[in-house]
Amino acid sequence: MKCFWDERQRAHAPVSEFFNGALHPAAENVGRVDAVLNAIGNTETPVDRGLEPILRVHSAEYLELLEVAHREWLALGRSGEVFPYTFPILGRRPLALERIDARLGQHSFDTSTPIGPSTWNTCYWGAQTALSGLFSILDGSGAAFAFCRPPGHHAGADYFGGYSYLNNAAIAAEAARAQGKTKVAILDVDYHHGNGTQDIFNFRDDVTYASIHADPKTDYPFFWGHADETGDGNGEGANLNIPLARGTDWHAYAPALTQALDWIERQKAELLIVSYGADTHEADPISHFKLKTADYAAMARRIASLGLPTLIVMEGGYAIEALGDNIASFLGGF
Ligand code: SP5
Ligand code: ZN
Repeated sequence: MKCFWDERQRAHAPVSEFFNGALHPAAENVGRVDAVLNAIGNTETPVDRGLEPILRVHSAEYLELLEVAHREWLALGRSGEVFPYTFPILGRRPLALERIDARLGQHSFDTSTPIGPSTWNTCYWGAQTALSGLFSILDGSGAAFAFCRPPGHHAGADYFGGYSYLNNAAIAAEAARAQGKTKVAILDVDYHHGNGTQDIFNFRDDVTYASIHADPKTDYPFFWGHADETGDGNGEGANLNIPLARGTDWHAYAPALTQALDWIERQKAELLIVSYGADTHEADPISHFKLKTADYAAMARRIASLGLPTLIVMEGGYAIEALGDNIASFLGGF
């Protein structure tokens, strides 16, 4: 399978994240990179398609914040990584706020997603990696793997969170639409619900979203991912959430996958984008499913049986010792 990766995606190197009242070492760390690269072998470097395809998903104001936040932070005499600390619970409205902390709060939803000096550049090349994977699918390769880092599925049109800043799967989906594909399906099998992807396409039926994830009653991102979120307006019925309990193993996961794939088949999509997270693995340090390495091959074979051109985009997966094997197992199933 063709795999895409850009070395400039190593530069984003978050040190810590804040949860449960304490700073912890960042789960989404650079150590993930070699684990994945060792498993996938040869990679192609993406072409630079510029900002235009990114601006189809994200607002200009938001991209500017990602680009300047760390510089402004240092200019205020602060050190280390940029963290937001206050969020607009009343709902966001387009206030022209000045202080960096206020602007960060307007465009983020957690304290686990620090911005460092290289975050913007890394994310930019992550998006280009997803786009090059997509174009290889459009050119006729049946399946391609975009090793995007950091992940993307928690990022909305104008907010970051969940280690995600640019929504790589959404950027690829919009590019597919711009290239004339009328219907695109996204299947999200990361442990966490992809709230950003759901939000971006919530009111639309041309990009449909199905996700299997840990029940948000107990697991991040809590406020999205419930089964009654089925899309709104034109998007009513174009969103499928299948929350599963902590402790889910392949025996309990497989029927949910069947349900999601049957649903996708009924959408009559021309192209599939898979948001793949290996954080459903039993060894994952921040997650609570019980999938085994061999289960990913079975998962992939079922997804491949849809017979759709498929772009696989990397999301989470933090059990570094198992990460390479898990990805090899998944990609080997296609
Ligand atoms: C892309 C992705 O997988 N993002 C996940 C972000 C999850 N952040 C949640 C942080 C809280 C984790 N709680 C861990 C408890 C460990 N005992
Ligand atoms: Zn995840």
